Amino acid sequence: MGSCEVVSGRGGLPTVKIENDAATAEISLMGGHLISYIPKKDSEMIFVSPATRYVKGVPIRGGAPICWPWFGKHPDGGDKPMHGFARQLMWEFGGVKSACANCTAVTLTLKSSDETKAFWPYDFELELEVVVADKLTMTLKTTNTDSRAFTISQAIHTYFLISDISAITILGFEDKDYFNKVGGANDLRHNDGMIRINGEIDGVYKHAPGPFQILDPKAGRTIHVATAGSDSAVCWNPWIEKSKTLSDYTPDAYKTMVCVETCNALEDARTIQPGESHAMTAIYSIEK
Ligand code: TA6
Repeated sequence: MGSCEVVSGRGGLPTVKIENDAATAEISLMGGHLISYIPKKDSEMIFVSPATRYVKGVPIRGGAPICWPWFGKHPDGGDKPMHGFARQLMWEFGGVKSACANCTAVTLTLKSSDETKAFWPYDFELELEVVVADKLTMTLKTTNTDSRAFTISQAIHTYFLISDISAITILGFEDKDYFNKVGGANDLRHNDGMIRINGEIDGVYKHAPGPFQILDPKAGRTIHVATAGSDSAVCWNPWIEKSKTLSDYTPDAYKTMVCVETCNALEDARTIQPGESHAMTAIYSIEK
């Protein structure tokens, strides 16, 4: 039947540790932040910076950051946290939703409070469902419990562990327009073919629901990304110079990570009416 327990994990943070016949996973309650997924038939799929500190209030560098209720800088500018506040607050463990020998489904929740209203004035319930099996399925569900409609932008900002950034190929972004953020360009460009990375890449791709593939021949595997409830995606690697500006990162980290992020970003932001919900899902699997 496997196991699921909340333990004192990395940095002493409360962490949901899951093991079953198909895989193991770790999810920190700080930020509702998945930090490990290891399928029994393969090896770690998730990158976490060796320099990340695992302290309350500081977003973990790596894993699958939950960027919510805004992606990127706060729409109004100011000093509100980059990528929203969900990834720096403590979430509640919602329990085991279902479990069998090779599959465990858990939920974590973040509800509006005085703490959240210091950042964002609305009442909400945010639920992350994580299904750990031979695939990893992450569903982020926003429920508007306010009397006013609100608009969110969001991302499951997953850092994938790869063998060598110069040796991978990323599919699924062909023939897409994208908002290019490299060097602050913030211009609209078009991507024609498959993505090979030989410098900083930071694009928000439009009408990009996936599926995506990260082909990693040196690791002898392909990571598949499928989505639901999303029509935009980010491909990001900071390369050498941007790496120097990142917190809790190391100079060589860019060589073994790439982010393929499932988003509702830019024009794909979602307005949720009172009493309504919106769910965004990312499904990860490894093909040998
Ligand atoms: O999704 C890519 C991105 O927006 C980059 O521009 C970079 O800022 C990255 O997210 C990491 O952001 P963070 O706030 O975690 O340092």
